[in-house]
Order: sequence, then structure tokens, then C-alpha cells
Amino acid sequence: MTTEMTSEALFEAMRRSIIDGDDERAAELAGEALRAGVDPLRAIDDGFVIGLREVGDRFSRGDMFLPEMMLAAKAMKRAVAVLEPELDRRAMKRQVLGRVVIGSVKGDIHEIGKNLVATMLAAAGFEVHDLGVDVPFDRFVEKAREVDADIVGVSALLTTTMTGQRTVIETLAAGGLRPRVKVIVGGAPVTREWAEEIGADGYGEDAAQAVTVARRLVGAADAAVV
Ligand code: B1M
Repeated sequence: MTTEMTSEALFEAMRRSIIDGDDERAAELAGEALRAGVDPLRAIDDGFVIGLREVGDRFSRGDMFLPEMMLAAKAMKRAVAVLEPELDRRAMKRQVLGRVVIGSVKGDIHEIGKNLVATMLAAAGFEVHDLGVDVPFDRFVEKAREVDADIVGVSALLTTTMTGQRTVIETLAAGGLRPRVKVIVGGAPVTREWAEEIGADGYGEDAAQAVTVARRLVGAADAAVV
């Protein structure tokens, strides 16, 4: 019975549910994790994300195809939707730390990681304006100006779209918003070296690190240097 699962068995079942593209099962396991007191971020990182990574690897090898990858993404989104309220509840929201405009760059419709970063930033006390996916470069600038953003976050999951992160930085500069508005970049193909090369102010390998970097950029006292 699932209620008697050990954490490892639960994480393994989570991975399996994503590989199988079984969204009902993924949502059920997410609920079970919460009832068992499992840290929701651990459930995401050690359970569901591992499954999604495996799906990506199988897709690269030609062992899985786009419809299956879409089912896996749907399952992931349902699991995260169950876990999100708890992620939010656990965070200590005291004051607004700063305003963040975030989106997946033009040409890129991957949203799961970006959504996680947005959720974690909001949970940490940032006012987050999520522009969604496939966001035109100048839309980041327009929104940053509109809300007087402190940070613009640009997510990219494709090697072909990560160059758009550089364009967003250039467009912000052309609009006179740099260096006041800081830029954080992230996404699977993005590296710290790439972030430095394009002149970004911060890089987040995952959502938790994105929060640490964002806190540092707005001068939040207890932020670790990343
Ligand atoms: Co896509 N896809 N996909 N895909 N997809 C990848 C990225 C790929 C690596 C798969 C593979 O081949 N192994 C590959 C890219 C290859 C490359 O360029 N190097 C790929 C491809 C090729 C494609 C298509 C071109 C396939 C096709 O049509 N032939 C197509 C492109 C669509 C487009 O964007 N124009 C495509 C489509 C899709 C789906 C629609 C089916 C679906 C997305 C559904 C959705 O988001 N609603 C999808 C999925 C699910 C994936 C994989 C399997 C999983 C991505 C994911 O959600 N990961 C992915 C394989 C992989 O990444 N290993 C793959 C889980 C998520 C929590 O992690 O997004 O990395 P991630 O986010 C992390 C960190 O990166 C970081 O924090 C997050 C949380 O920890 N982070 C940030 C992310 N953004 C950040 C921003 C920050 C800071 C940190 O600051 C602002």
C-alpha cells in the first residue's frame, strides 16, 4: 500500500509516474508526500524531476517521442500544483524584498522550471510578475519599466533560445534600465560561465539558488554569496 511506502520507494514511484506520463498517479503521490511530511522541494528535486530528466535523456536517445514528453510534462505540472501551496506556506513571507519580472525567453515554451523559480521567489517574499513563455525581448523591458522591477529573470531551456538571454540584457541596456535592473538567468543549458559571458548579474542552477541570488542582488541581509 502506498501509505506504507518508505521515502525512497515514494521517490521511486514519483519518478515512475513521470516516466509513465501518469498525471493522476503523480498528483496522488504528491498528496501522499505532503501527508507523510516530506519536504515538498525534496519531493520535486529527488522524485519528480529525476523522472523528467530521464524522460529528456530517453528523448535524446530516440527512445521516447514528443507526445510522451508532453504527457510527462503534464504529470509534472499536476504534481507541482499539489505541492505548490505547501511550498508557499512553508516560506517565511515577512516583507516584499523586491520586484521581479520573469519569463521564458522568446522561442521557448518550457515553463516548469521557470514556474518553480517564480513560485519560490514569491514564497521568499518577492513580488513576482510572470510573463509566461515565449516572451518577446522588449516585453521584459516594458514590464520592468511598468512595475519598476529590481530584477528581471530570464529562463531558457534550449541551446537555440539561450542566446535570447543576451538579447534581453542588451534590450534592457538600450532601454536605459541597466545596470539598475539586475538580471538573473537560468535553465538546463545555462551555466555560470554563460551568465558571466553575457553580463548577467546572477545565475541560478535551480530554484533554491535563484532565490539566494535574488536575495543577494536586492541586498537582503542573510543572503549567501553565490
Ligand atoms: Co523539451 N527539450 N523540447 N519539452 N524538454 C529539453 C529541454 C531537452 C534537453 C530534451 C532532450 O533532448 N534531452 C531538449 C533541448 C536540447 C537543447 O537545446 N540542448 C528539448 C527539446 C529539443 C525540445 C523541442 C525542440 C522538441 C521538439 O519539438 N522536437 C521542443 C521545443 C519547444 C520550444 O520551447 N520551442 C520541446 C518541447 C517540450 C515539451 C512542450 C514537450 C515539454 C515542456 C512542457 C512545459 O514546460 N509545459 C518539454 C520538456 C518537459 C522537456 C524536458 C524533458 C524537461 C524540462 C523540465 O521541465 N525540467 C527537457 C529535458 C531536460 O531538461 N533534461 C527538455 C524540469 C524543471 C524543473 O527543470 O526546466 O531545468 P528546468 O528548471 C530548473 C533549472 O534549470 C532552473 O531552476 C529550475 C528548477 O530547479 N531554472 C532557472 C530554470 N529556469 C530558471 C531561471 C532562473 C534561474 C534558474 O532565473 C531566472
